[in-house]
Amino acid sequence: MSKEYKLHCFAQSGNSYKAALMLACSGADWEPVFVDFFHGQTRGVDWRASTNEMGEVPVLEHAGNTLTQSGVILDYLADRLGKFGAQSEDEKREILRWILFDNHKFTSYIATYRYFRCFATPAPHPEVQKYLKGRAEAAYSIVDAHLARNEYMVGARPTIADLSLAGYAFYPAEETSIDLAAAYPNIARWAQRIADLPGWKGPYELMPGERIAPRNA
Ligand SMILES: N[C@@H](CCC(=O)N[C@@H](CS)C(=O)NCC(=O)O)C(=O)O
Repeated sequence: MSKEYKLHCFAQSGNSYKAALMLACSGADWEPVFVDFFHGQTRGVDWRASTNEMGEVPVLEHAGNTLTQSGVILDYLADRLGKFGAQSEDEKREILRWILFDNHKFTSYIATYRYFRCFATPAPHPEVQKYLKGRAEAAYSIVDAHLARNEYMVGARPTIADLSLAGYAFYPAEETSIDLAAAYPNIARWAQRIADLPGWKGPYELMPGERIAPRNA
């Protein structure tokens, strides 16, 4: 029987993992729909017309709605599932603040750096990689400092802000080249708290697609 939520995704997509983690940790009735990113599916005219004009995953289908952008999906799911949401107007803004920071600085640089390092052909220019890694490290330092003072990103319990920032936290260091425990111990401890949530699974367990060994590491 068809599941209530369908998440278009693939295993290497940390942005999709944010939504998959939310669904898994909320005990939702969901299934992944494999998107063959590495063979160009998201660049296809038909896929863009039928599924997401932005050419990106994640895409969530639910009750006749099609949603894109992980932050929007997380916000929608928090409302629908009654989990990991804000408990006040102030918290709602604070969650949005961190999700925007995540999308602009925290996820975007590490995701692009990792993509070039692991999956791109031809291999990227070393100066480009150096720039992206530096930007990623700057964002990681900001989050690490925040987590030195707080157990979670907003308030005293996990919210969708944490699930958003956790998008790339569980990919192996051979892909990200970041050893969280050594370089960002507060992020590492926070990631462990997220991994301890009921229903937690890693990205390669939750989403479909073949593993690809890092190509340009
Ligand atoms: N801000 C978007 C980013 C989504 C995104 O960049 N997804 C990647 C996979 S992780 C993608 O589909 N990229 C396709 C492309 O850039 O062509 C979100 O949070 O959903």
